[in-house]
Amino acid sequence: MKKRPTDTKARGIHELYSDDPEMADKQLWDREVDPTSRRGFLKRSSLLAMAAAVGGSIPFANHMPGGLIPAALAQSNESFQLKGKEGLTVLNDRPINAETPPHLLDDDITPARHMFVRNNGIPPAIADIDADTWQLEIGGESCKNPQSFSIAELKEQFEHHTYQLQVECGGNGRSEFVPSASGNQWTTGAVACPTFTGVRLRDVLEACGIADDAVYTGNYGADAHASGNPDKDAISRGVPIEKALEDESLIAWAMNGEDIPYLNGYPLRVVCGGWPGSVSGKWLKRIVIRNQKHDGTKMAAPSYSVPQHPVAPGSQVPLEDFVTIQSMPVKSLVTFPQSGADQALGEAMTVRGHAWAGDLAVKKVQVSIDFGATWHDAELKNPPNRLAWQRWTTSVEFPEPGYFEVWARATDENGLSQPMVVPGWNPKGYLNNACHRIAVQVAEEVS
Ligand SMILES: Nc1nc2c(c(=O)[nH]1)N[C@H]1C(S)=C(S)[C@@H](COP(=O)(O)O)O[C@H]1N2
Ligand SMILES: [Mo]
Repeated sequence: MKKRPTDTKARGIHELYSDDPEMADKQLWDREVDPTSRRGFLKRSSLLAMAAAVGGSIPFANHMPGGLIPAALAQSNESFQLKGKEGLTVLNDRPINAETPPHLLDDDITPARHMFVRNNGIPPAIADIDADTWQLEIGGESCKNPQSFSIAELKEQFEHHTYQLQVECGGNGRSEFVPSASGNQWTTGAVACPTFTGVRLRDVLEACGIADDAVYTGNYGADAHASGNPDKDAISRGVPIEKALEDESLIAWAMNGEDIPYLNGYPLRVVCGGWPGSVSGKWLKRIVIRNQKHDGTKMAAPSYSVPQHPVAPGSQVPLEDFVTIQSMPVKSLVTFPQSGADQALGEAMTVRGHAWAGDLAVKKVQVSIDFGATWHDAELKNPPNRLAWQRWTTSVEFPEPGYFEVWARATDENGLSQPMVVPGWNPKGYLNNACHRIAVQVAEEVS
């Protein structure tokens, strides 16, 4: 067994999860805290907990098959709970993928517990991660002086930078495509905007010598391919060298001033904001500087690629007609109130959310309460730094009682707006930036 980390922060991570690598499941799922979750019932449930959850004693409990989820709970929307990620909706548990309901993204800076999780493979066991001995290698055919750094060396040798960066999965919104696209059925919650602290990718790559023929980077992480095949990577993506050399491209060891959460890539990850999240490699072990477009796992079409010309929904698209997604399109979310809100007639309702536009800034956010017939401008803040999302706020009043929807639409600095309906069908279901909307019930009086 590997040496236990000694610094307090790292110990925090190891305490949150089990130290016993054989209990991989226990490391991730929050059963102790919430034995009444559906996951809890599947795995182990105490009679008392079950009785409490269904709201009464269970006279025939001794006939209940082990692991049965009581029907009273089986149909509930309650999601399986991931440790440190309470409230997220788990879409898949092998590999783990979990998204954040819009109202839990209301904070200006996304708290760690509300950052979505998108795993392509099997993360390294927590017990095997030692931030003190973790090494990051820099190499590749266009690297002049390949080197290896411990996290302490990165911290000592390079200037530290903190940026708030939006990370959105390329497949966020996939669930709305018709015909449906295979893959995680993300609704709106595969996006987050925490702060990241680390060193500039540029500073580290330059220290290792970027050859004149360098065109791309590639990231390798410590996670394993879902098949368990040690010769395969779960994912290995990268960015054109120009994106890697931007001020905001980081090799980060902290998120919101703390260790990066285990599921978000502890102890080290790349963050390139504004691009599909897949370029922001987690559990980062190695970066290569390439003299050609990186050819790692999930770099080639159709992964993270869309047809270069619009195609009819359901079309077969030849691989050579795909292009790799770069900057993500303009988008916004309504994060307050939660959809389904009750509102008293005659009272103004505060509505707010965030807007972002890949590499660009957002210029305008508009809101409609009449299904898009009329729009008014929301107040829009500047981002705290480039590649952070922008807070928008407004106040709406409803003319009469009844069912209303609040729609929000953002426009980027080039004048491109979000579409009202799901845009550009593509085989893998990427880049759905359709407007988000919430339901509001307006009544004379709200109890
Ligand atoms: N090593 C590694 N890095 C990874 C992934 C992964 O599975 N393994 N998933 C990528 C994808 S597809 C996305 S959208 C982001 C999600 O980051 P998060 O899980 O921290 O939210 O991480 C990216 N980096
Ligand atoms: Mo992703």
